[in-house]
Amino acid sequence: MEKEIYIIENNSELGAGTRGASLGISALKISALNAGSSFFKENPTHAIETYNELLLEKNLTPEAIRIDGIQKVYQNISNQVKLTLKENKFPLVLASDHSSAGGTIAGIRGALPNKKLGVVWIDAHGDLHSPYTSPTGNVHGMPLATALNEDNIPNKIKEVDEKTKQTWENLKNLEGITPKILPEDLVFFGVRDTEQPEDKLRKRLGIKNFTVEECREKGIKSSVVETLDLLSNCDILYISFDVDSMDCNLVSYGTGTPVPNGFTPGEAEDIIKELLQSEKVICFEMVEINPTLDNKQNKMADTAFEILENIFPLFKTQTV
Ligand SMILES: [Mn+2]
Repeated sequence: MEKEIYIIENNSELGAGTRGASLGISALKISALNAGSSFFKENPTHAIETYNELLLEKNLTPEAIRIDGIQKVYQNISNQVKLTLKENKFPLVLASDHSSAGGTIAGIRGALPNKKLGVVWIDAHGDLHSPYTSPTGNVHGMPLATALNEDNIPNKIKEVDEKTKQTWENLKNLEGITPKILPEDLVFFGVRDTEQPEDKLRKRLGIKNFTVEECREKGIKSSVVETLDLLSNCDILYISFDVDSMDCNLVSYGTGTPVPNGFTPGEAEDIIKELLQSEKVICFEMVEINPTLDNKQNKMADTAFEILENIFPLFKTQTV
């Protein structure tokens, strides 16, 4: 029997450092229309409640900007992912900024607390910062630290106020499961733009990163085979796809933090397709399209939609 897919739309851009990611899913829908596709008619999206109006207010937590609103988004996305999995559907999350993934991981663990979760993170960035190490305070750089329950205090660069500290603890403890993933159950693809505290943490935790070069040398297929072998102890897998994993010079600058020397769209698609050969994949997320930053009209969304359309049939074959 085919798996039913439930598309969750998260338009929160509170975690991003630049404005406009909340238009990312709208841009994706425009790409579908322009391609003459009825994808979103056949597959309607279900938006969670967001709080982007907070951007009009003064930010009071510089070490983790808008963390109060982000806490509510984490809860909403977690609740929806949890519900979707409990109904035995496949949650496909289309999100604006990558902080969404922290809520997604919480929801997966909340729905399936006895299953060991592996995460494949396809991204130019490590997203391993905490309020204690982030130079910007942008929470879209922190979702994996919330999942790993990792403050990275040895590499702390700043003090954090009481309110931020408390809310950060709440993020890490969401669903009452801490940590939600173990470092050995996390694999990076394409991470190439990190800060020193993240590098030191990644080294300490021994998180494997398949660089763009390594993937080209070994081939995508064998890199993914190696990944699935590394994650063979996991019962279930989640794929988090940040569009900035792709080369910004090749695709476009239509994403919050564009980085050159990334994957081609074809390579990114192949990585995801090969990962979906494993029946353990129970959730997929795509993030960080920002059409207001696009230097080639709507190219980033067009590219992301093409990938989405090509990988979509594979979600239906997942059986776990
Ligand atoms: Mn990211």
